[in-house]
Amino acid sequence: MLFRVLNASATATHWLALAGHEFTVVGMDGNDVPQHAKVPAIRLAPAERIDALVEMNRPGVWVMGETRPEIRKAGMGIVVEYANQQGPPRWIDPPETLWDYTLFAKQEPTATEPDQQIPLVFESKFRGHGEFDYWTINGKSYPKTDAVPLKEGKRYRLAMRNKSSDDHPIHLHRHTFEVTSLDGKPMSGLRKDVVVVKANSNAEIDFVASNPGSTLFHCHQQSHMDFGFMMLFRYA
Ligand SMILES: [Cu+2]
Repeated sequence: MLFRVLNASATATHWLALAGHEFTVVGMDGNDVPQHAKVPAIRLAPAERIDALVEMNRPGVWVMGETRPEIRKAGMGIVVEYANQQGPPRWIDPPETLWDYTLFAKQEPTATEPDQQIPLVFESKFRGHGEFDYWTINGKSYPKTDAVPLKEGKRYRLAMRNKSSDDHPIHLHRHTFEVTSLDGKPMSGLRKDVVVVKANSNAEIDFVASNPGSTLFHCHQQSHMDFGFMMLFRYA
């Protein structure tokens, strides 16, 4: 059975499992992944999508839902019932799962070098007690950020450094990128449009400027975006 899952929350990352079963991840953000890795649970940050196959090999009545009990009990779950099976839906905790994008990518550097590298540093600025932090990209908050010029047909590498203690689901509008390294570890073939850049970590993504027009780049965590975590790319 193929499950296509979208995290439509503006703020929360979710972990999902189907009790008694495993997921084989075959797609992310609408693109095939190069390695169809098997995982006991999937993690989805705001706006991420996953296509996962499940071999239905354990007849019963099961819960598919959030792995954290407080969230599952608050309603985030559905019942998956095999034909001719009865009884209350069962939940089984999946084994502890670490989410690692490299499982789904090729463990080798990308074949194509970028034409230009664009360094982007993410930081938060403390404003005072009881206030929200401001978020900055290269020291500036939207709308005071500088628009980065792009030339159609060129390949760009965004070299992102997250100097904050929050994870950020980074989203680039109107383009698909390739994740080319995480914390210095090269990888290739994983094509996405949202990627989580973990707290105090580095990530690199490559994209070809193939869709002229103003292009928004932002953190998909709404409260970060609302407080400055956003910038524009502009085609020259
Ligand atoms: Cu963020």
